[in-house]
Amino acid sequence: MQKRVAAIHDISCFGKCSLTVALPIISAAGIECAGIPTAVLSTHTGGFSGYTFRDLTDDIMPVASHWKKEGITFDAVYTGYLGSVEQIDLVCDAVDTFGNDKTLLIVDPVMADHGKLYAGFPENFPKEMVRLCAKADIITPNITEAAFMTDMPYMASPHSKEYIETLIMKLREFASGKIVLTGVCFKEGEIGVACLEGENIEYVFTPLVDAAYHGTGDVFTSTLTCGILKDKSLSESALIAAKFTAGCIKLTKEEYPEMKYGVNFEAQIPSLLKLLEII
Ligand code: PXL
Repeated sequence: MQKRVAAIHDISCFGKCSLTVALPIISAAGIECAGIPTAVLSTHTGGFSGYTFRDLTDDIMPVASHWKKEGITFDAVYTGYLGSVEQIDLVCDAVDTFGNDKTLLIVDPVMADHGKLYAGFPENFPKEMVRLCAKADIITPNITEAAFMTDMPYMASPHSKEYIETLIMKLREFASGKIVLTGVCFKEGEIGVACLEGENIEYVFTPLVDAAYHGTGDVFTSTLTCGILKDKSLSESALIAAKFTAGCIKLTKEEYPEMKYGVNFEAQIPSLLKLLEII
């Protein structure tokens, strides 16, 4: 039976992130990807100015209720960029409306990177995001998002093991699901992910490609979602996602230096299928 995901993110019409990344990556893996667009922007907010922002808050619950009425079920819900605090609560309600006890909730608390909140987010946003993370089966914060949600200081890399494991334990105070902390770096030239499952923390690393392309967090969590729905373990899925994301960054860096235009993940789809053992 084909698996089905509901992806709840904005559509940035240009810039390769959120739904324009989640839809093609999840579809390429043979998984159906429905979407609830939370807003439509002309571009993402990272590095562009003058972007348009059409808020779709009022459509979230009607879409969820219609799906419920139609009896449409989902193997997973994957949430990303949400445009306001109000949307956080609506997404919690939407998941309760059309989800069931078998629906896996994967929450990427997209709101910050490199020690700073993204443009337009209020200071209290990380604390509000805690409510959605608390409901999730898997969360995928980066270091900045984890620090902001736990009131820990943000530390740039290289990180100490103690800092990373304290962040994870503080996240665990409200997030009872699995935790995938991204952007972990213990030594120069390596970047990776810490995965908490039960009591166990596993690390996966890839060689660092020194470039900060936009939308790579969405590439990572979209791919992780594919791995999980293909019945891979958490750390296997994280390794596949880290390798695929690193491959996209490497290829893009060789051909195109404009970070805000996102990565050429399209050219890497064959390697995604190999990593997922589909071909
Ligand atoms: O990739 C995260 C993201 C998604 N959507 C919008 C964004 C960002 C990051 O800045 O601005 C609109």
